[in-house]
Formats: sequence, structure tokens, C-alpha cells
Amino acid sequence: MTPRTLFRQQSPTQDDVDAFHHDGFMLYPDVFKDEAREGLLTEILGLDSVRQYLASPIDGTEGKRVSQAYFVRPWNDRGPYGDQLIDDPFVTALLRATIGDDYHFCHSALNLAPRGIGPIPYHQDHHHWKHDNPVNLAERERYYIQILYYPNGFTRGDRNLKVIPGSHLVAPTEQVTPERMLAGEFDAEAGRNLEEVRLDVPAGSMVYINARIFHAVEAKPADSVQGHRVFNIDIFKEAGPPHRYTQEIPRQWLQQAGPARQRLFSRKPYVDGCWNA
Ligand SMILES: O=C(O)CCC(=O)C(=O)O
Ligand SMILES: [Fe+2]
Repeated sequence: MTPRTLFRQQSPTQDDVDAFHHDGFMLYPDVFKDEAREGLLTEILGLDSVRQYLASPIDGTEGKRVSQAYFVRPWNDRGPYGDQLIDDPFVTALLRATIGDDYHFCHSALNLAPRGIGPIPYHQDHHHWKHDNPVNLAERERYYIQILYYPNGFTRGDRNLKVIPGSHLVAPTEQVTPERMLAGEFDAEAGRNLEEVRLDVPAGSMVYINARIFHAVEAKPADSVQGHRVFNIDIFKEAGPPHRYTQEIPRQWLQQAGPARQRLFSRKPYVDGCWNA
């Protein structure tokens, strides 16, 4: 049995919510209860596909060692701890306090990053941008929330997440590149200095972001003391048409869902052509 909540905290403070709107993210270091952090990590590392990945040798071509990540999207193979993340009371309280009641579960992913893996450049994850169908245009300003979990944490310079606080306040046009943003060209629009913040989080941390924010990930050095950084993510969207990866909900999840979960899952998945209808 998992505890009633996996987290040490019940709900965000008003300061947290203000920071979310001002900075575009909230950081909750070591927010998992010890038992929940260990339970989640054990559950993930025990998955057949993860065990196979961890047991397989590093690929090499032409004598060059190449490190491959483990990545699955959607992440449906969840045990009790992973399952509870979907509507843990703290997660529900965070979503209600930041974007209100009218939201749906969008999709999830699981990622293990090995030593030697390269960086992920600055990007935003709002999938209605850069598409000009009427449906995308109508959804452009709707909230899209990513809840990032780091069961074994990361340190600066070792697969750390980095963000540009306040970058969600800049209108998402083609002219806005991370390079221009970091050069200060959009400070006036945001009403603040837009500068990079490199995060450093202990095991069992959560980062809750408005996916409009520019974020990136640094490389994992070949001699990192941590073998693999484990990262799982759940994504929620304001009610409305599908985002690019809005997942099909497994039939078993629907059958077992109580009324609150049914509501969370009552939306259409993304299928090819669904934005052109
Ligand atoms: O690996 C991470 O910490 C974040 C990755 C990311 O930006 C994403 O999944 O969109
Ligand atoms: Fe991202």
C-alpha cells in the first residue's frame, strides 16, 4: 500500500503560486517522503524494459563508445507509486492552485540518462505553437503543465536542468530564440532580466513548470559519480483539443478509475490529422 500522499507537503503556499506565475516554475527539493522516493525508484528500476536496458552493453561503432538513453512515451507500465503520481493530493492541489479545475491528464514519459549523454538545447514544449491550424491558434494561450520528477536527483554540470525564469512571459513568436533572449533582447517585454538558472536538486525532487518556459538540460559527464539519472514526467493540459502527444488512456486505467480520474482521462488522444479536421 502506498501512503495517502507520496509527498511531504500538502499544497503549495501562496508564495509558491506567485513564483509560478512570476518565474514560470516551482522547485520542490526533496519533496518525496523517503519511503515514496525509494518505492518509486525501485519500481522504475525493476521494470523489465529498464532492467534489459541497464543490462545491455554500451553500443560502439568504429571503436567509438556511444551512450544511449532509455526513453519511453507514454509511460504506461507504472506500479502503485507511479500510478499514484497521476492524482496524488499534492499534485491535484498544485494544479488547482495554478491553473484551476478544468484540466486533463495529457501524457507521460520515463527517461534514464547514462554517463556520456549529450545535452538537450533550450526549448519550449507547448505543442500548439509553430502550427497554424485554427485549433492550434485557439489553444495557444492555454496552460500546458509539465511535472518533472527526479527520484535520484542531479547536480550542476551533471545532467542538470536549467531554466530561464520569466521566459514564459514573452510572446511565443518566431523571433524569440534562446540566444536572443539570453542577450537581453526581450527583457523589456518580460519586465525583468531574463537570465539562465542552472538547477541542482537532491534525490526525490519535483520541478513544476509552465511549458512556455525555456528550459534545457546539460550533458552527463563520462565520469559522473551517478550511473544513470532517472527522470519521469507527467503532463497536464487545460481542457480542450489534443496536444501533440496526448496519449490514449489504457483500457485498464479507465476500468479502474474512480469518478475524479474518469474526469481527468475524459479527453481525446492525439491522432494523425486531428488538428486539420
Ligand atoms: O531531462 C530533463 O530534465 C528534462 C527534459 C525535457 O526538457 C523534456 O522532457 O521536455
Ligand atoms: Fe522539455
